[in-house]
Amino acid sequence: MPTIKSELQIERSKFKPTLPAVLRSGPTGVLPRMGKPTQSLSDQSSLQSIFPKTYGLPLAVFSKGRNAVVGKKSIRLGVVLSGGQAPGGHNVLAGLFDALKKANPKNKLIGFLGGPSGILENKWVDLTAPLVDRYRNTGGFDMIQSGRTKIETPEQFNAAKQTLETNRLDALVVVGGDDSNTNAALLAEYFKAQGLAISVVGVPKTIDGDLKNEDIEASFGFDTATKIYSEVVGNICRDVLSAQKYWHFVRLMGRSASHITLEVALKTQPNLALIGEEVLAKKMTLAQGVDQIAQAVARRAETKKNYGVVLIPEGLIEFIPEMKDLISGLNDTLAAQEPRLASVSSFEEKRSIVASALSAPLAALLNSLPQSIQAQLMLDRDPHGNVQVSQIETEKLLVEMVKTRLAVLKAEGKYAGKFAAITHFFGYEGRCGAPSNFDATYCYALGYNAAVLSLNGLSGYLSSVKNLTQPAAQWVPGGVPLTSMMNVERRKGKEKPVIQKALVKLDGPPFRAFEKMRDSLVLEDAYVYPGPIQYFGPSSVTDITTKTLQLES
Ligand code: FBP
Repeated sequence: MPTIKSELQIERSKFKPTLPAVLRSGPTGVLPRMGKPTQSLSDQSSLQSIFPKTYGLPLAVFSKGRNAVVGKKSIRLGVVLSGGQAPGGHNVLAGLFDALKKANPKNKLIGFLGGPSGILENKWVDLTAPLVDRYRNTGGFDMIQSGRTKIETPEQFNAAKQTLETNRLDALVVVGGDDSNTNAALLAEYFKAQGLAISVVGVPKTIDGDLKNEDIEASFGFDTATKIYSEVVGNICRDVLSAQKYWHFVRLMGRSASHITLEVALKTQPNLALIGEEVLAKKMTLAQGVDQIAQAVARRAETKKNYGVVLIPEGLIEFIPEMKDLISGLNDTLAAQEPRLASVSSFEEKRSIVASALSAPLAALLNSLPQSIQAQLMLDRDPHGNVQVSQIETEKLLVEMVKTRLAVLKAEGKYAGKFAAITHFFGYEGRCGAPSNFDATYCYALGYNAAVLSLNGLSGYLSSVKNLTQPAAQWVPGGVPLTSMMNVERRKGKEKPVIQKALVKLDGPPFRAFEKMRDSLVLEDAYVYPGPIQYFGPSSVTDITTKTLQLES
């Protein structure tokens, strides 16, 4: 069946991303300059022993110049999209493709299907010009799909090696978040240790915005996803103001860090936004968090405002100290009790196995929660050992607890309003949107740059494009060693090397900006309505980046 494109898709496919000036003459016109050796963020000696071949690599910076090595011989490169979808992934593939073909028309790009399992099972597709062209500037990862398989056992590493050797690949590009790029680092190390000249390069992807540091100013997808969420949250704010009868509790994606919630709060100015990192820093209990919301509801009711909007990051549950302890206890228990749990089918039996293995206070906390939340907390962890917070309906838990708290305040004569609440979860809606101008351009540059790193034989690097608040021509491409972003963390009950997640910094400009405005937002209706992403029109609306990026730069 022929693919039917919307009018917008047809026009949007003509968008030509601007390349950073340094990359304009193509890969043969770029020279890598190597900086000083790097160090991991912490746990240096453990990481050095885990990554003897790739630890401490220098930063790579690109400048213009005739590169006599690149393009001489043709290369074969494999690419994999890994983890959750993020707007712009197809443009990473387009950037990779264009750079490879520009360096040498005989270069070949193949895309592994369905994420890392495509590497293990040797399933791939040839990325040809007609295929790549069909997906330029579109959202989604459907050109080659994605997956969350973690390559971790010796058999899996060996299978990856065999696939790369069978297909005579010179390079592998892993497009992923912190966990997938940790996998990329492990593969780079493994191939070097095996004496294979296969370069492994990562590309920073995640709508969560938590893969960033001094050299990675933003992960791709955050810009578009937060614009989509801001549009709908803004619409809800306007509905609230129009009907004046509901409190809306909106949970927003962002597995661990609260960057998405913070960005959407800065853009839309709701009455309340909880930031997980602050909850943790203040060691706020669940009861305290609930009381904070109930007090805001009561204060607004005094001025006859029985309506409002609360934003909740999906990762909040893991930041509440007692819930954090419960989740970490559950992580260890679920891993240790896996065979027993697999042998029973009813939820009651599972809960009783888990509760009896937990400490008494944690078992009591688990049992005190509504059964639906208990079941969601006990769901299987993802292959990287993360609890699936997208499945935990924290917004519903909070609404129920706020109702109970308001009843107490009412009995004490401290609240006389009406509380009708509506819950929402915005997550998957934002992950495959058509990339904004920023993401379309950034992704293309990241892909192009990843090809340049691979063509220069660099391995164990993350594609880095900096200076992002300036026009794209002035962006600065280069490579950051993956091990320089790592530390050791406990996953599935074991110490593992991982790329450190960048959480919201409470002394950072975005949080400070929010802190300054938030008290007045509780009572005022200072909502802002950002509206939909604009792809055409004045640059002041089409090319605007996130508040987070603007404030951080
Ligand atoms: P990545 O870290 O892989 O980019 O995924 C992020 C995310 O979108 C989270 O915000 C969310 O909690 C999770 O993926 C949902 O995972 P899944 O797609 O497996 O349901």
